[in-house]
Amino acid sequence: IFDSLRGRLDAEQQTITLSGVDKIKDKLIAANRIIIVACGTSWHAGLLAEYVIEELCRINVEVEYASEFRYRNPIITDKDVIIAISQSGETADTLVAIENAKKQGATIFGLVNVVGSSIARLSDAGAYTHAGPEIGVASTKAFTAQLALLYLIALKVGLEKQTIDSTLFNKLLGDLAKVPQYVHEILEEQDSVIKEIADKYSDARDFLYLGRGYNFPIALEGALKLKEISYIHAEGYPAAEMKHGPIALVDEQLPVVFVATKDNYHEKIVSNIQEIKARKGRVIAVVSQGDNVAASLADDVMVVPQVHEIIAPILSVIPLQLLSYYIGINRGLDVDKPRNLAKSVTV
Ligand code: F1P
Repeated sequence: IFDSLRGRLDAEQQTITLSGVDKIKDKLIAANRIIIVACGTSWHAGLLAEYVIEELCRINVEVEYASEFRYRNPIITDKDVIIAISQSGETADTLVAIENAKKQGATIFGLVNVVGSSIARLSDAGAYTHAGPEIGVASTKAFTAQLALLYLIALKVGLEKQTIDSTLFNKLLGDLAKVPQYVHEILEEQDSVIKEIADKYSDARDFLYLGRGYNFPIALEGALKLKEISYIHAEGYPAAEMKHGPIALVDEQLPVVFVATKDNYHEKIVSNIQEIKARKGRVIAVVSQGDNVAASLADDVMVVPQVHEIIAPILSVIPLQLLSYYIGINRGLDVDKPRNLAKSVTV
């Protein structure tokens, strides 16, 4: 994935080349808002991009399920830029959503994996993720590539708009450039740990996934991956939303997965873990290396390298994908071909 991005990111020179972004740069900088449309895992990448683009570029972003957006009558003008995210580039809901927006004058930026796909052809500009073919139906490496590309776009536009300073730009680009090495470390060091955790929880009936801020979309994606490939019911929620309903589900049977890497609100997620433990829930936590506080509270821990909080989600998702993978295998399922799911949902 990163080999294909390397041509667009030169961390040593601190430059990002993205010709698709250059093509609509003026539109992006002057945009009233960016509307991100996508489905499934791609929608989760879009949700995280909302947080990142608003933070780094100070552009108003909305994220829409294409499967809903296409059936309503949204107010769109020629000052809106639509970012359509799709691994396959053929998802019918996303395609129809952008066709409608295009008719109303919006500029379409396509972020797809499959070269020459329908969404790519309909877009005014775009960027390919070039993640290679997904072997399985459930999107995994495409998600990582989507995030990497969305982050590069946010960094490029933020620098252009001068909404980020060069120190933050350099820090984020530096961390991003090291993601391949960090992912390698996670796979090396955590694989057997995650397998053991999977063995412990493969019989669970339900799972709850919680995360805050940049980690919230990862909680949603962790839950979706588990549903898709292990057929276990799982729900993702913002950590603070727990007390508004889901906490009623917590008992000694329920595994609660916290995406709890270090961020600006870390003590809040630590207190959420304590709330679950006080109700005898079983806590599995993704924590940053060296965070003994969160680690000591959890029953089981998956560790990722500590990076800037904006970059951390790209790493946190990896153990969650692996956890779903091993649980699916333990349950005797074909994780590459989940029942009822299609690689391209073209209807
Ligand atoms: C969207 C999606 C995938 C999911 C499955 C069904 O596809 O929901 O996220 O894993 O493959 O389709 P796409 O628009 O990103 O190709």
